[in-house]
Amino acid sequence: MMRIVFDLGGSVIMPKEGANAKKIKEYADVFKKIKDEGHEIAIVVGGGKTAREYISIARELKANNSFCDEIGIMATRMNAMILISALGDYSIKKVPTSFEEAELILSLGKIPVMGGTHPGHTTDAVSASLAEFINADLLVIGTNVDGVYNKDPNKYKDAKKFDKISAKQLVDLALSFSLEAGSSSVIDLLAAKIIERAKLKVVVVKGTPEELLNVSKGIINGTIIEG
Ligand code: U5P
Repeated sequence: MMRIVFDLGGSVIMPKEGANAKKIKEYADVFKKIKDEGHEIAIVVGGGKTAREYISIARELKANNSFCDEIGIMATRMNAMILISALGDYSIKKVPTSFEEAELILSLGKIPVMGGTHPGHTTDAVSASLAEFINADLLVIGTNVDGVYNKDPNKYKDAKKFDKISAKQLVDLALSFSLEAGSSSVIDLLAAKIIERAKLKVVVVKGTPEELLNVSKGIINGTIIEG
């Protein structure tokens, strides 16, 4: 039995094509299955397309980064509510806004599904903090690529994937990305720092339902981050 935190990137749950009930149900079914196998799980979801769209409009209207972050947080919470809808009795109809609340839901035997918390970071940092807070055995980061690369594989053909990477290397990598509202990097700097200090066991995989299920069975087609 493991206590696992899943960090579902927004682009995974809310892709460019928009939300899709069938896809969300596939994710919910996988999470139910993992829970039925005896694992304790908590989920953090990102903002995806909704966050990016709303943030870009607000930014055009001269909103500052902090306010744009608040808009992003709202979008992550809406995505959490969609997943909660699909989880039914496996979760409760409340998006936790703090780690204490998430832990409480977990202790009721339910799956907490949360989004963002405060401006200045992304849901990657939320998932790392939650994993630290609840002493998770594993943090699973599901993104739109199949692991951690030395540069963005969607932009650079010669990007190289790491099978294993140290938390320190991850921090150095995260330093090279910007932290603007709505920006998408491999992982945000704060998340990398928390992974380092908490010595979390982390895997980064492509965030498909199949790969998430694979991880719960110990099959990892991605990058392992070691503390
Ligand atoms: N965001 C925050 N704080 C959080 C989570 C998210 O400010 O705790 C904002 C950021 O602007 C982020 C956006 O880029 O919401 C969407 O979240 P994410 O999908 O990038 O994690």
